[in-house]
Amino acid sequence: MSERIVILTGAGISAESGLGTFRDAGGLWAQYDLEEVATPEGFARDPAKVHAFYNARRENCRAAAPNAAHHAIARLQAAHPAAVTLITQNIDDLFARAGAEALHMHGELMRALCHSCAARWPAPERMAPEGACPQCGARATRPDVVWFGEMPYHLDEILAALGAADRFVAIGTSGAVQPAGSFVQEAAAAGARTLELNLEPSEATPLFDEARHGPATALVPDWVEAVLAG
Ligand code: BJW
Repeated sequence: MSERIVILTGAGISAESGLGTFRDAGGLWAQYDLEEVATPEGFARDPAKVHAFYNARRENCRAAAPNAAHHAIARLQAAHPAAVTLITQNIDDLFARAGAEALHMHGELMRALCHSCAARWPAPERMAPEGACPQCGARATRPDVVWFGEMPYHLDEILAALGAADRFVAIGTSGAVQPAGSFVQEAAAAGARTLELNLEPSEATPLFDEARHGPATALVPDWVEAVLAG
């Protein structure tokens, strides 16, 4: 029987597309205070600053292209005979542009959310505090992303997939953020074999059955070819 695969990705898979990671030297959290730009309290204090942070990232994302790792996962989803559930912590749209279907547990940079009526719609190029919701008219629009202290998306579907996984692979994530950092333990408890593909050893490495280290654009296509070769 073909194995059910669950993949978790983090910022490292998009690093070679030119999008910054968070916790590497020179990463986003070395340049910005996460309390100011990635918490609901920071947004309430200074929405213009938070919009500027995400407007700049939206611009970088539009200029970036999917890399060999995104394309390899799309190929795996299309060719593998059993389920391949892709969970991403990333808010960029590089998987969609590579043809892969992902559960965006931390939301999507290219979507906007009204925190008055919960409507969602494609984000304009530049969001601003005075932007109005197209559904209810409230000037309460924000990027549709999950900040610290907020509940990640798709958790029921994610936990069901982890509980049924034969193989769990984490790619380009430090494992520093919960609940994603604990998915390896959820999958292992369900009997899955676990593999880390990351540029370098992470604090989570000891939690995995196996770890391979190097750039995602090299490791991921090799791993996908090996899976498809059986
Ligand atoms: C490469 C590479 C290459 C580089 N190739 N690899 C105390 C204890 C435990 C938990 C908590 C606690 N206090 C608070 C919490 C909860 C909190 C949390 O985890 N805090 C920790 C910091 C301690 N979590 C939350 O608040 C979450 N919600 C929540 O818990 O709700 C309650 C709940 C209860 C019960 C069940 C479930 C939920 C929400 C977290 C929201 C995170 N939001 C962000 C911002 C989102 C929008 C945005 O992008 O701006 O999400 S923070 C940021 O970190 C972003 C990322 O998705 C996330 C993870 O980062 P990631 O992707 O792992 O990036 P890095 O930079 O850390 O790592 C990159 C890796 O790539 C590195 O290892 C590199 O080596 C590697 N790499 N180049 C391969 N070329």
